[in-house]
Amino acid sequence: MTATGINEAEKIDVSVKGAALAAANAGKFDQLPIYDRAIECSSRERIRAIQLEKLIAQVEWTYERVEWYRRKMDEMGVKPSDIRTLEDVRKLPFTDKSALRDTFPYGLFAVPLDEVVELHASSGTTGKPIVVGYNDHDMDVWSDCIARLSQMAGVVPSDRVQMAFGYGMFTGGFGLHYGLQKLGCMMIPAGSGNTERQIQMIQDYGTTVLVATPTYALHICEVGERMGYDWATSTLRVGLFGGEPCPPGLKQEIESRMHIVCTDNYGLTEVMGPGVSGECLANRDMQHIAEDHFLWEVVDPETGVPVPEGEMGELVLTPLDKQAIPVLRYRTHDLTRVVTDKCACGRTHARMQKVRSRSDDMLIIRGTNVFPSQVEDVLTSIEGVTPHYRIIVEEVDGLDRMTVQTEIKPETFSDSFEEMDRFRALVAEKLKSVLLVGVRVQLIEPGGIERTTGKAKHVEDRRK
Ligand code: DLL
Repeated sequence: MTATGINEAEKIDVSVKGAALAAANAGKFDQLPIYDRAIECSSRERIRAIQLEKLIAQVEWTYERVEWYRRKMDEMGVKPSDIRTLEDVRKLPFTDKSALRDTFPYGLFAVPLDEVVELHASSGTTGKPIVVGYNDHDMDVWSDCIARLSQMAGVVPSDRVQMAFGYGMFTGGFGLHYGLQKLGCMMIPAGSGNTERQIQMIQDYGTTVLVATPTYALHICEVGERMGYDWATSTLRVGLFGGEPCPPGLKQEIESRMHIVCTDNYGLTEVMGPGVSGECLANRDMQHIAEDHFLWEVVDPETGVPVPEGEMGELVLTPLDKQAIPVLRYRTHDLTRVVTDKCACGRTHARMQKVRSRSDDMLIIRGTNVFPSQVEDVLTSIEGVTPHYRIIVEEVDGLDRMTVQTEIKPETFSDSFEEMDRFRALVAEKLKSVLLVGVRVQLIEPGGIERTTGKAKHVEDRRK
């Protein structure tokens, strides 16, 4: 905790609930608490100087200690001493998931295993998991990044934080736990699942902050409503969500039904876990990247060539002081754009637009490119459907067929077949006008789409 942190934290008006929290503090964003003002508000020149110093050291660390990178760099004819400017990062090899899979479990580790104090993994859908390790230094950096982004989202040391991520190999649970505790919050380690008990705990312990995926938060909201719990009078005021995209429609839905401010933070196992970036209350569609710990690039996903600043592309991240398992130029596959102008909250660290799509989640349906986020946008623009949906892609008689299952709200449901069919045709028409390809629509009764306590899986591609 910096000298400025705790005292300034009291300045935020925490009595205000819900999305009004951001609005109530609107005129005074630059007075809101900032965990590490010296770093988070430093000049762009200073940020770049810190990055360069760390990049040089990180490349040396990696080259000397990880055989896989040494071989790659030798093949490319690049030595650590060739890294003299930030732009020189482009001389380095990219890393992708396969590097971590191929070296499972410890092949990319740069420290002896007895220095490693924690292990995490992301399950992935096929093959071996991705395993990452942290030494004491990495744990410190991690919790610092989390403390920062929590405070950015309006969390203060006096908050009571209910953790509804699983405390397993997934980085979400423990990662956020340590950082929030570092900030001074009271942690309530509920873990994921057992939804009715989550609501009971919110009531019993006076929880003020909920940590979850947005999809699980919505489920908690629904179950609470069914139990007759009045979210408007609940102590809960901030949602610290992440781990999956939180489209604007979902965010608004959660904010209005749960009466909280719904914030979104981003990260991935391979470069740290949560903690890479987080939303501040001044700009609700962007997230500040912890730039003193991550060097970002945005590249064309096809060619790997950097795009001009501010343009959409694939985010590539180089963690700058990761000791146990360093990675250079990690291809996240997440699509975003990054801007570097100063934010109204006073922070100078670059901001990335919230991730809605990945370069590898694009579906090709009869030759047309379709992103699940497009389907999501159409569905959330239609009154009468819930945010729960699924996309099923199959091959029928040699042709791709895409089916969108969308769950309707109870008030939309009708016994009249004609009325339901008219509504179904309307949804299909709207989808076709945006996707430019015909899709089958199935209306699912309220509650009919399976709920998850973690990340939602919206797409099932059954094609070979
Ligand atoms: O999901 C880390 C995390 C946990 C971040 C909890 C925030 C909160 P992985 O399981 O490795 O790590 O999944 C990483 O999830 O590449 C994105 O595609 C997606 N993702 C994570 N956070 C967001 C977000 C964690 N806020 C992958 N918005 C990433 C959109 C997100 N996508």
